[in-house]
Amino acid sequence: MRDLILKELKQQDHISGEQLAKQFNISRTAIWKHVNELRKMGYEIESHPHYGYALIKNTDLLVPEEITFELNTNVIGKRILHLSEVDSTQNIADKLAREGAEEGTCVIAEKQTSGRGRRSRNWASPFKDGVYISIILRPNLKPLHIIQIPLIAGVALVKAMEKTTSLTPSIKWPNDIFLSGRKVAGILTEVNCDIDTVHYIVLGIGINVNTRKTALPKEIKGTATSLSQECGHDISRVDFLKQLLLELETAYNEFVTNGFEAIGKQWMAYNNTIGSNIKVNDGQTEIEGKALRIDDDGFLIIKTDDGQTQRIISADISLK
Ligand code: BT5
Repeated sequence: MRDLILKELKQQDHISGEQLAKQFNISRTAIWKHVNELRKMGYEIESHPHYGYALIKNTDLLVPEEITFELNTNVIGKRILHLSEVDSTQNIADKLAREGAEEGTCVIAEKQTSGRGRRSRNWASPFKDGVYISIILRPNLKPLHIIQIPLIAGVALVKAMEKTTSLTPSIKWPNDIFLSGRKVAGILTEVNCDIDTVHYIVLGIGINVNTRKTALPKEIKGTATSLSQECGHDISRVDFLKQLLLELETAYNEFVTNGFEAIGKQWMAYNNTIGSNIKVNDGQTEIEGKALRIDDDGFLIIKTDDGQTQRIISADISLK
């Protein structure tokens, strides 16, 4: 009901409580209660004795009512769980996936107290500054090919940034998005699988949208940036997230239908890794070399400084 009232408020300049009550066949008091709920969600709604209710300003929270409004996707974002604060959206999405939640289910939080990156590293997630989202995917994929998922998400992220700002981001293999040499977004792919079957994937994405330097921990102040810092003005998180969900669905559908090849080519066009001299750290050893290409599976092929060719399956890369 709240959704229907909101839709009506979005479409009309103003509408009386009486009209709404008649239209939805509920009492004016019930309408008033729903309007107050919407106000609590951050919508600015004026009430005038003659004209009735008027929606003055949409909420800037990432509530499902905003994200799903005219969202042009079939799967990704069809179900959204929005939380004001959570330890990690990954934990909630994983629980939902285990309970059978459908593909495309999204968990979004305004703040994470234990947002995580790979290898249990921290992902700084200050309140209302960024987008912190986990998406349940159920691809028919061999565990060997999981590396393709962050590459697909990387392409979608870069396209969403290009379409909602004038910026030109790039992707560092396998999971970082960069602007002006600093990290603006990160991707985390957590998988539930057995030896030859992927049961589900929880794709986590963190993007610094309107994040100010002062909101970030000091260790990353020099290495992190945000869309707003790069643009010089705030970005609508709602518009950005809707575009991201659309780009994700487009890239994911292309992948599911035609395989990795076409997305791999798009990834090549956006990456900042291939051709660079890099350091590769797999958590145990560090090697140096030149990144040559990604192969058909999405793995990174490098030529080490001692002349050998190596296939990197998972590691942290730093550009020299
Ligand atoms: C990542 O890991 O880049 C993946 C980040 C995924 C975060 C999302 S948010 C929604 C979902 N829920 C979660 O709990 N996680 C996902 P990694 O490549 O390991 O990078 C982590 C490193 O990035 C840290 O060690 C810091 O150096 C740096 N970092 C942390 N927070 C950052 C931020 N907000 N912006 C830029 N860099 C950051």
